[in-house]
Amino acid sequence: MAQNGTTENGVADGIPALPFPQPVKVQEVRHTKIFIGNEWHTSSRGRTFPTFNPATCVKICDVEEADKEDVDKAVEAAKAAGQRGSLWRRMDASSRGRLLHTLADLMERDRLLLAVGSLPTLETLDTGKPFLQAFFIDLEGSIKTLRYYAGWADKIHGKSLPVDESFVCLTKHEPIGVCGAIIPWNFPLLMFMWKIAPALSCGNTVVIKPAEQTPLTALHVGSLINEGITSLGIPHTNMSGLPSQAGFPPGVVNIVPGFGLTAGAAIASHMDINKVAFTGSTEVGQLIKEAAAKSNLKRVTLELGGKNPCIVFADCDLQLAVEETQKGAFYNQGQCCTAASRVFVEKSIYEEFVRRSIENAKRIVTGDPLDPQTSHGPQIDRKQFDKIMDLIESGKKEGARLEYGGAAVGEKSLFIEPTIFSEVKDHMRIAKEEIFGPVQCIFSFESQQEVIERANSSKYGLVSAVFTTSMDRAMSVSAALETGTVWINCYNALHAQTPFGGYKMSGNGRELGKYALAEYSEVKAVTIKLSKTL
Ligand code: NAD
Ligand code: NW8
Repeated sequence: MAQNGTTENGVADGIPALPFPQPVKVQEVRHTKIFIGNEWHTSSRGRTFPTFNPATCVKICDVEEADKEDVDKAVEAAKAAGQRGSLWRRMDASSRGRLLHTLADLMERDRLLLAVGSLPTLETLDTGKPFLQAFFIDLEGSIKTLRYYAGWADKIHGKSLPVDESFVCLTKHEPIGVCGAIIPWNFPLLMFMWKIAPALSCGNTVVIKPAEQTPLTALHVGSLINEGITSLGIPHTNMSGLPSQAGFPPGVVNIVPGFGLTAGAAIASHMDINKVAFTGSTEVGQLIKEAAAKSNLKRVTLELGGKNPCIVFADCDLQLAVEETQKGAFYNQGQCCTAASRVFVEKSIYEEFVRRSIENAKRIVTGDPLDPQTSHGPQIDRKQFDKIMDLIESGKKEGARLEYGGAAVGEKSLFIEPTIFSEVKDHMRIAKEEIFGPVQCIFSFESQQEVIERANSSKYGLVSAVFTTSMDRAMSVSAALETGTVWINCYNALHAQTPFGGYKMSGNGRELGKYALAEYSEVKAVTIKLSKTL
């Protein structure tokens, strides 16, 4: 390790060369309460819940637990903040953009240097993800998402329509109102931003529930939303009494840490929430849509699981395909909706591909997530750990060949070795079920027609990837794949500009890009009849 807070060596793939940032020691966790109306609240039922560090299984702190009553309070604050005549509704759209940029600025400040812990350190403690990944991917993606939607705020507008000349028809893009969001534990900060950034850009207000495993970074962002009010020192109103860009008015963002069956269900069925956005399991996604239908038919967007196929043709750049598919399988300990969980390799290069994949896996560094050398951390909790170990056992029993890993690391920890199975067959559980762990399944195929059918024979349709040097093949295969994203010669290549979402049971609607704006706006058609035409 070098002297000045940097380390010398390469870490995970795709991470830039020197110098690397270092984690900042978190002395105490400052923000552990429910955030409503820009104030910190204790739980209505007087309850708290613990959050753990998955790398050590030691409790980090207790957090105030939001339940139905707290969600009600948050919705009331959000409704008041977004009603006609409110500061938020009267604000110039460019000021909304400015506020999102201010939040991005504060996140940049807290990315590394902050008296009490940095955001990537806090994210590392709460999720167990390697520090440099939190720093370079979660923080980078979160800030980019905020800035992307900051730019849209004053560029969202309707049209005037060419009807017969006795009418003027125009469309206006209005906010939907109170937007609920329920997010998972695999990318706590990033998912927080994927939800709030487009919602706020369109002028909505938000009630968001972080996952019970990972509430801490969301609450830290609550403190930044609060700080944004005063940090610029600009008064709340301008000379005409109109709201200025100083801060987020109270109630625009409300954060309710708590459990799914209580706080989450209260959001999904709330009569005053007009839209709910969910990321998580397919089963819970179905419950959310049901609750939305049975309450007030609120709009629903869902980002659910995947059993994502990668197709590796013999004409590909083999080393690139080996590295990208494996990064796709093991990234974030396999806890990604985008995990590359079915790798189909053309028969003529199959053995070489498996051999090189094993070699590649040997370079993974498993260890303390706060150590910048580490590229592989623990799973999030015991429930996920057990589910993954059970699926690994099923793979062995059903006759897949265990090529690498396959065991837990240590006695009581939540670490699982990066695991590679070859000779996987389509009927096996590991070929069909979402594993959400560091398990790469390699299949072999003989023809293009055959592999397309097998790739598509899944209830999921989130992402897929094709590795080939033939542009013809890349285009025709990508046209045939039933997934919301197709990556060609790359993996996990996400951008704030590019829409992301699933076909089939991987979800409804799109996040990111311009497409997400439609999910956060109501379109009003105003038709004016002219009394006379010239
Ligand atoms: P989950 O779907 O239960 O949790 C996701 C979020 O939904 C959390 O905030 C949770 O509190 C909330 N929730 C749970 N039950 C709810 C309910 N009835 N009503 C409203 N909200 C509710 O996921 P999990 O139990 O943490 O993980 C189970 C599996 O889900 C994983 O093994 C994985 O396969 C999948 N998963 C997918 C993603 C993804 O990014 N698509 C993320 C996490 C988990
Ligand atoms: C939003 C996201 C990103 C980004 C970059 C690199 C690797 C993996 C992910 C990723 C704006 C800009 C950049 C990733 C993130 C979330 C999931 C899976 C992979 N995102 N990235 Cl669910």
